[in-house]
Amino acid sequence: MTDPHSHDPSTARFPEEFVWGAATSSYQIEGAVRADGRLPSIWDTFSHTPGRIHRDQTGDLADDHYHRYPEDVSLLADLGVTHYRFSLAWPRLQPDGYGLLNGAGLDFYSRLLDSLLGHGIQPWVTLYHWDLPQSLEDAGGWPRRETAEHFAAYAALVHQRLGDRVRHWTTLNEPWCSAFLGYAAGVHAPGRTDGAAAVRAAHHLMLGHGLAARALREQGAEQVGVTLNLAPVEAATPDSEADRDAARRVDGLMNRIFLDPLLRGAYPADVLADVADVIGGEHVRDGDLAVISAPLDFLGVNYYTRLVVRRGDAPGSGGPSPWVGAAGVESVGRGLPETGLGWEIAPDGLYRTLTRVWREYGPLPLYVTENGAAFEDRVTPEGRVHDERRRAYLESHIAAAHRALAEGVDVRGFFVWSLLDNFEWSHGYAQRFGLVHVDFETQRRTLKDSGRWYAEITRANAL
Ligand code: IFM
Repeated sequence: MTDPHSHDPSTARFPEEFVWGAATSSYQIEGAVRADGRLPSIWDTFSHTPGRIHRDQTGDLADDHYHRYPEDVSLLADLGVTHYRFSLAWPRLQPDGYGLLNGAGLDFYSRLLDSLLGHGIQPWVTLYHWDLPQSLEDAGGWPRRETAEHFAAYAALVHQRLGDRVRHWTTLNEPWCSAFLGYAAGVHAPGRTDGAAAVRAAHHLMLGHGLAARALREQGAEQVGVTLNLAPVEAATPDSEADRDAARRVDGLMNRIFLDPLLRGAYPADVLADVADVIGGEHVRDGDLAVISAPLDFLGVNYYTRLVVRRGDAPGSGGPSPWVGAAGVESVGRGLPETGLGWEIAPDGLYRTLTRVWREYGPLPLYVTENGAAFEDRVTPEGRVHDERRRAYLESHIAAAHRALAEGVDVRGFFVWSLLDNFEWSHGYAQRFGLVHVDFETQRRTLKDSGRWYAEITRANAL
């Protein structure tokens, strides 16, 4: 890599080949959920279940990207990004989760790829961003081993048809959310609250990654990786042994439960002990960890905030939690400014995450595959969106990534979440992350000030 020279946040230059991108995911933007043979995913079912989503909103229309992708690709070109990270909807490509691919679904992604390449934008494809075909959930979902095998078969078929135009493949986005928000806390699809199922799901997601990565490599895929959502975890009171133990547990259940099998070929012993009351290790078969830990071409890191935790006064109370094996642990704030989702703004946490992964699990190429912030936005009568807080958030996080880079961490790219305001899962359309404002009544797109600013950064290749 080009030497990025010393770190000076006011003039931080990036290596010449640095990847600048924007990211989205299928269910959050595409809409057209019943078009051309697509069948429901777990998110269609979940969002249509009353009480699950803010104002019972759904992704039925979302940004109507399925029909409006040419405009969205033009917006990407305006942003000057070199890469676009998006996900393929499994239920659009393989409506039941197995069997032949759906030609109309392939045609859509084929048109999108051609349009991107025609604008000089490289596609960065994620195979799974949470929209499991409902029929696979009905058969048992991620807690069932066969789902991993179906995922690998889907990956192989998709690569056969689209692989000629895609260099970078990400198997999974944020398996922590799929497993622990979906199967333990029940706040994401499929909405189950079963700790043992969540741990099994986490393993089968990892296995699915490993099997899919192997299938992609066998077919000659150039760059294969996976994206994790990672965060440093601090004890609220560092002098408190109970809080330090809470931090160790949450770090284990969020970060190390994925990093260790992927990059060290074993689950951390303390995490296995923490979940032992909930589940033994019988779902992990001989050979699984070798499949999961095959070398990665890159690791994607999604970062939004860091976690500060304490041991709560009433272990186990407070309803379903994602922290299987850390009952009673609570998140606390430090009084920092927050984004619209109540996430404290802590850019230093990105620096700490990148340097930690590099030090403890590297060397390996890292990409920040998501970073961004939700804030309320308003379109002025002049047609502008003055989203200074989002711009400042991004600037501070890009500077944090540069700081890690300048210290020798192999950070190769940065993707803003998100290109467009979109369906923010259980928050529906109430939280806007876009560089581009979307009026959900009219589908009108408006480049925000943060987007204008980002376009300067991508073109200057410097902060
Ligand atoms: O919108 C999500 C995305 O789907 C996954 N990463 C976090 C984003 C913001 O919550």
